[in-house]
Amino acid sequence: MAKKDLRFNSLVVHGAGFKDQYNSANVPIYQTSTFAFEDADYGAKCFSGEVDGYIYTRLGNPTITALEKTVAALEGGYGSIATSSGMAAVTTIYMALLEKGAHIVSTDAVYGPSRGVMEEHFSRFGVESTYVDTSNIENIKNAIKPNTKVLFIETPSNPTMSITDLEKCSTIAKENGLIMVVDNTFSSPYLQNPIKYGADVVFHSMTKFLNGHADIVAGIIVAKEQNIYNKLKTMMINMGCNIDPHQSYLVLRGIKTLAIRIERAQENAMKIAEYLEKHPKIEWVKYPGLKSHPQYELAKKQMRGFGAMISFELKGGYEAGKILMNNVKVALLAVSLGGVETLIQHPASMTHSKMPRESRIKAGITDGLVRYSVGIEDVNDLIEDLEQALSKI
Ligand code: LCS
Repeated sequence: MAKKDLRFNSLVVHGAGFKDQYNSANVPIYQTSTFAFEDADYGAKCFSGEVDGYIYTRLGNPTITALEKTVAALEGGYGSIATSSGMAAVTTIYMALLEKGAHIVSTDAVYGPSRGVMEEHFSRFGVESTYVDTSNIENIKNAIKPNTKVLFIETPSNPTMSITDLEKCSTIAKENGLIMVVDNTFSSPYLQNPIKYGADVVFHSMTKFLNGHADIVAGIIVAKEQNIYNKLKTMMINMGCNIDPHQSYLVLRGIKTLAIRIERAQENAMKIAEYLEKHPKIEWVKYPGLKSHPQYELAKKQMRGFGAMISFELKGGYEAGKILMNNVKVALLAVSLGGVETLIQHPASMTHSKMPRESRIKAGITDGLVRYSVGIEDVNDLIEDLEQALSKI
C-alpha cells in the first residue's frame, strides 16, 4: 500500500512517503539553505526541471517536501505549498489568482487581516472586494460581478462560527468561472476536506490545529489541480514567503497527533458548549454541535465533527466578558487557537480590532463576543475554571 493511500489516522503518523539514504524513521531537519550540485550539467538540469533535484531552500527542501506531501494527501489535493505563516498563504493566494481590475467575493467574518490586507493594500493595486454573509448562498449570487475571479470562503468563520455550504458554493463557482478558495484552519483536514466538495484551493494557518502546540507560526496552501498549484508555487517562491525546515519538522511532529488531539478537544468543547448554554449569565453560545446553531444540520453534513472553537456572549456584554477573561486561571488570555492549551480572547479588541466597527458588527462580531479555543485538558478543570470566573460577574 502506498503511503499516500493510507487511511487518515495512519497517514498522520507515517506521512506521505518520505525516504532518505539512511531509511530514517523520522523526517530529519535538513537545516541547509543550499544544495551542492555534483557537476555543472546536473545543476543546469535541476534548474531546467529535467531532474527533480534540490537547489535552494526557498525553492524546496526535503523536510518541507515531506510536510507538503503529507498535507496534500490529508486534504486530497494535487500538491501543497508551505508558507512562513497563514497570512503568507493568504497573500500568496491573492497575488497568484487576482490581477488589476479583478474582484473577489468573500465571507464577511473572515479572520480580520485576511480582509484587512485586501481592503487596505490590494485595493491600492485596483483589486475590488465584497464581503457578505456566505452562510446565505443568495448573498454570494448577488455579489458576483463580471470581473469576479475568486470566491473566498471561511467556514466555520473566525470568530462567528457561521457555516457556509461548500457544495453549493462550488456549484456557483463553476457556473460563474470562479476559483473557489477555502480557509480550512478552524476544522483542519481531520474534520473537513473542502476539495471533496469542489473547492479549487484550500489553505491553513498551520500555527493552529495542524501544528497544535503554540510553538511556531506557519501556513500551507493545497491545490486541487496542477495548473493552479504551479501558479501558487511560483508566486510563493518569487515573494519568498517559504516555511523553514525547522518549522516544517515541528509541524510534521504536531500532525502525528492531529486526530487524537482533535477528538479530545472537540469532546471537551461539546461539554463546555452545553454547560455555557445552560448558564444563566450567558446570553448566547455558537458551537456547530449545538442544535441551537443555525447551521447545525449543514455542519453535520460537511464536517466529520464539530471542532474545538466556541463563541459566546455574556449578559452584560463586554464589561461582563472582561471580568470573565480577567478571572480564568486554567485558560490562557491569549489570541491564536487550535493548540493543546485552552485560550480565551475578545475579537473586537484583539484579533478583529483593525476592522471598522460598522463592518465588524455587520459581520456578527459583536462588542461582547468572547472566543474560546478548547484544548485537551481535563474538561472538569475547564468547567470549574469557567464556573469560578463567571461567579465573579
Ligand atoms: N486564517 C484564520 C482562520 C486564522 O484564524 C488565522 C490566524 C490566519 C488565517 C492567519 O494565520 P497566521 O498568519 O497567524 O498563521 N488567526 C489568529 C487568531 O484568531 N488569533 O491569532 C491569530
